[in-house]
Amino acid sequence: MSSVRSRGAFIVIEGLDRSGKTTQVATLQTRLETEGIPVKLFKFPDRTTTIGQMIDSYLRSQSELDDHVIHLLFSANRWELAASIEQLLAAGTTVLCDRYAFSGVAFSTAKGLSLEWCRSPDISLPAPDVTLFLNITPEQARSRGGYGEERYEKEELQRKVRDVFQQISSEFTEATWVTIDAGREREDVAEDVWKIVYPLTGGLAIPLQRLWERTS
Ligand code: Z5A
Ligand code: MG
Repeated sequence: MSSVRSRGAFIVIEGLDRSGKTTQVATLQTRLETEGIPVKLFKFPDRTTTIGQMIDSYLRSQSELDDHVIHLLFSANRWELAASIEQLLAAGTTVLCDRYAFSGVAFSTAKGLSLEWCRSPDISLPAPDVTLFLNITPEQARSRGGYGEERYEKEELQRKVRDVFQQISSEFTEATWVTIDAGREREDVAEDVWKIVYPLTGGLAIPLQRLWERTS
């Protein structure tokens, strides 16, 4: 009988534009480090790789790409870092991820591609142990300085993105997809995040799951 070695937890932060994902993962990373818990933060898109630079150029409207092509590049950007994520988890490190495959599906589906097609290239990526979805209203997003200059930062697209995220979340259990009201003070949001993440940092004895394998 094979036994599963304890591993690190894989925590994904997703959410609407300006919901405070980057703010919250940074706070969480600092707090984990302060507690002496080994942690590594990833951010997607990772704009530092060759693929990431192509994505960056597209998002800044400095290049044009077919919708399918940019979708596959976002997915490839995750696959090129998937082995590192797995190695860190196996070594007992808690891995935090600022956006992941759910953003990939939400944005490309909102642009008009089919949800099933959008999901395909991300099937079998490491699956998060929990996804924290930071939820804010478009009005709250506007009060945070509104949307920026990048290609997807338009209110109508963001409304569609919100609907697709809703659809994606319905396939997960309450334990693996947690929606957090991110329209509150930073400290209150951070406290909710901490209460969910901290109990997962003592080492997990369950095997790492694969994304969407059961639906493939
Ligand atoms: N995209 C995709 O299409 N496919 C994919 O596979 C992936 C991504 C992975 C770039 O992403 C685009 O890529 C994105 C989705 C698409 N397009 N859009 N839109 P990005 O992650 O690089 O985007 P970003 O520039 O980091 O923006 P963001 O993620 O939407 O912002 P955020 O991280 O959620 O928020 P923040 O930067 O932490 O905070 C925003 C502002 O609000 C800032 O001034 C904070 O100080 C303030 N803030 C934060 N929290 C609070 C609270 N609680 N109260 C008040 N103010 C707050
Ligand atoms: Mg961000």
